[in-house]
Amino acid sequence: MPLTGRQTLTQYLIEQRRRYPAASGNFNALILDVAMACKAIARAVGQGALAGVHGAQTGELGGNSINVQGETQQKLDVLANDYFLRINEWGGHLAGMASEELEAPYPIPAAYPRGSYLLVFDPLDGSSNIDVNLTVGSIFSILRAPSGDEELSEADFLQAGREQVAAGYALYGPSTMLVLSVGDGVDGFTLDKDLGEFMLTHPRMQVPPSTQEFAINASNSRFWEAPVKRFVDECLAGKSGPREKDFNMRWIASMVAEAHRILTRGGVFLYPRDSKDASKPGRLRLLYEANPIGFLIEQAGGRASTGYGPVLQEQPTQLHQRIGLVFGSRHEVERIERYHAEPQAPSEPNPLFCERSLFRV
Ligand code: AFP
Repeated sequence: MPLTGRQTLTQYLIEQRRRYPAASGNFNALILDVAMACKAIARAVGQGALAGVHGAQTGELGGNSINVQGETQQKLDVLANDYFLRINEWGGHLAGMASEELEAPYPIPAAYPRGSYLLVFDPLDGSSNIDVNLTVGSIFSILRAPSGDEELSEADFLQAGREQVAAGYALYGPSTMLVLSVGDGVDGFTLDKDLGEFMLTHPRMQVPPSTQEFAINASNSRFWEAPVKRFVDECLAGKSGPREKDFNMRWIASMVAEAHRILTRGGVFLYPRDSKDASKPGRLRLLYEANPIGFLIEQAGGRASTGYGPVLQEQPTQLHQRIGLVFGSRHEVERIERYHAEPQAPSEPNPLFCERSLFRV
């Protein structure tokens, strides 16, 4: 047993690697670099206004800086993205990176050796929580890079979620945590700030199969599809409705924090496909939000879906592609998929155009 009474992330990775005697150690070194980036971000988040990292980033022309998603970038979005790039580019483990904050993939600079993995990340998820001092996080996904010397292209990143080698997130809340899956369950580590080490505190995390808690941004309800409306209405009807039990609701506006709650005590999260903006079939991004969280949830025995089928089976077509996402306790996600699969009742006829109406056609 280690001296501290708990395993460090490094010790954990060494033990994992012993299962693959031929492994080079590059993968472990990559995870430790990602963990280092998360520690640097945790420090900046923890210092808050003292570090001068609150507020919107100023763009080159003086106004607010806007990212590829058309969203205002916060100073901390830019700093976190920079930490990810700088700390992960030099080690020789990566062939390239892609980030929510960058329009195109980031190839490894020629000064550094090229490795065999790709790193895809959302450096700071839940940006609207920064200035109000609420929980935010980082999400990452690790894929295999194509072998060969050809120049890296966007197509190399367009791999279905089931191809992920590892995925995880860091949570910057009352304590800093790193939650990780290398394809063999999900383990959670808490940062010991004095030692500067992530310590294994939440081994073998499991999503309970049933729940009475759901998370959805109800202000979008007029844009939801019928199966989602039905699911939420039934939850709201509580004991006297068809579900015959009361439900509780939570909304943190940081998916990584919702995922952590669900990995800890169960629940179901929905950011479904909706009709709010015809150019966006959902709010969340497939490659660096839905896929890594989906991988973790499935590794912990939960389910992650588009509402229509497993999200990890989706073949991406664009780096910044958006998608509807539902994940969490298996029984609820399966129920939502069932509602999507059932034939929809025809919508109510518009009374203005009925028999005996003013505008009969
Ligand atoms: P950012 O990627 O801009 O930080 O947004 C966070 C997020 O994509 C996700 O983490 C939340 O679930 C969702 O947005 C919250 O969005 P709204 O509450 O604004 O609908």
